[in-house]
Amino acid sequence: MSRLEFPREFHWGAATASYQIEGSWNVDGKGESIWDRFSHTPGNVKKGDTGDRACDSYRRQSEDVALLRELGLTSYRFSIAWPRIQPSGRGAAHAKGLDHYGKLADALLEAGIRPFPTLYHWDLPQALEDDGGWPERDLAGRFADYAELVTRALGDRISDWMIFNEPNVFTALGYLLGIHAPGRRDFEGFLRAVHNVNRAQGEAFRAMKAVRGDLRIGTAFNFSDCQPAGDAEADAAAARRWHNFTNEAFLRPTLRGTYPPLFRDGSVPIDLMDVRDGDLDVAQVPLDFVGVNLYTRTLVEDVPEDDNLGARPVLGREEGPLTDFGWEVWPDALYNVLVWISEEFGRPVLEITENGCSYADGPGPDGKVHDTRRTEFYRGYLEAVHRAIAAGADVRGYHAWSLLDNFEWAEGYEQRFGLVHVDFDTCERTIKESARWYARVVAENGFDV
Ligand code: IFM
Repeated sequence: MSRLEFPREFHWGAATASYQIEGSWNVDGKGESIWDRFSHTPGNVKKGDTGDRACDSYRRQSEDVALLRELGLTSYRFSIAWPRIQPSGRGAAHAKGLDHYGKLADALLEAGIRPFPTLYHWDLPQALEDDGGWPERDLAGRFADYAELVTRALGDRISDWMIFNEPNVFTALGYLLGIHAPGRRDFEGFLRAVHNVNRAQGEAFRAMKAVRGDLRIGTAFNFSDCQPAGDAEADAAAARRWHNFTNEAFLRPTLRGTYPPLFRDGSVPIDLMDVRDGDLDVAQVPLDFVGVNLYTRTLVEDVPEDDNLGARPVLGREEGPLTDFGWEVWPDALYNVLVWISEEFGRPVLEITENGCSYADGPGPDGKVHDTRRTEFYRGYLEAVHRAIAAGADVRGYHAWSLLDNFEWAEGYEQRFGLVHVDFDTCERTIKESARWYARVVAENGFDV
């Protein structure tokens, strides 16, 4: 047996997002978000589930902070709901919204836990979607205004921030595939959304730094280890294209000011994306850290009839065990991506901002949740993080997704990612056995393998 020790001052945390846990969707002057509208529209979310109540965390803030404290966590990644701060997406900040997150930050600091907020985890004010949403250039400036308002109000207490959560996911699922809010299927709109989100990130970064130069600002990007599904060279090329699209379409413009080749012929569709002179100078910013959300690897095959990306993920050829969501448990994916970012982008500071798994285990006859598969998942992925650090990656923190079972977007409440079980009838919380294991890792800053 050997012992894996993590660096001193390593941040051990858990993550959540406003729409997935808060509920209270229309109280205290909050505006409607695209997720309110989308989930209230029949047929969009399994079983007609909505985030109207979710985990009721808006009203149970102190209960959630007590859970974090009980687990001994040192960092809490949550998100700020834009429509609580600017109900219509414009204008002065709404005091009750700011107050809610100010109180959360204060309670976390009091408990010795780092508040680690994300400004945008997908709940766009519906009024801004009505004006065109992310495909509209104007939204970049609106977003920077919002970022500035929040920083002015909370920057005295909160030092570490994320601008976006998973830009590749909310643009593709929301504007290309239409399976997430706002539910649009618009190829060109999607391409413009990609570019506008990159511009918005640059504008927001500068607006926040202008308020306080000492803030540490990153974004939680979604990554996957993209591998060819077969031996053919065409699949290997498809995997490289899928990698460019998944892992680089946001990271490379941010850190290097260029887009990777996005289409089969190696081109970047700058006309369709509406890339204008100077835009990439706006998008390029020296993030203080790169947030890494990673769950699995992706096996990719060539799609010869598609002249655009010409690649798609393949299911059914996985070798590792599958979670209840059907995602392959593949810890090397995290190792490979951490080492790749580190080598490719000059060893940036990294924070693992999400990693976790969905298993439906609930309380047994003894009242405990014996979710052994989740413990094994975390053991494997944390071992991979440790290996990546040994290989030179500068990883400063790890956040389990999620603190709580919660509203898993189009899946509703079926997929349970929590360290803590939530009974969605009563909102009662039960700490799972995997969380007890994680708490021991946190307390000891390491574990035996
Ligand atoms: O629940 C989501 C989260 O909102 C973003 N990253 C992936 C998680 C699991 O699907």
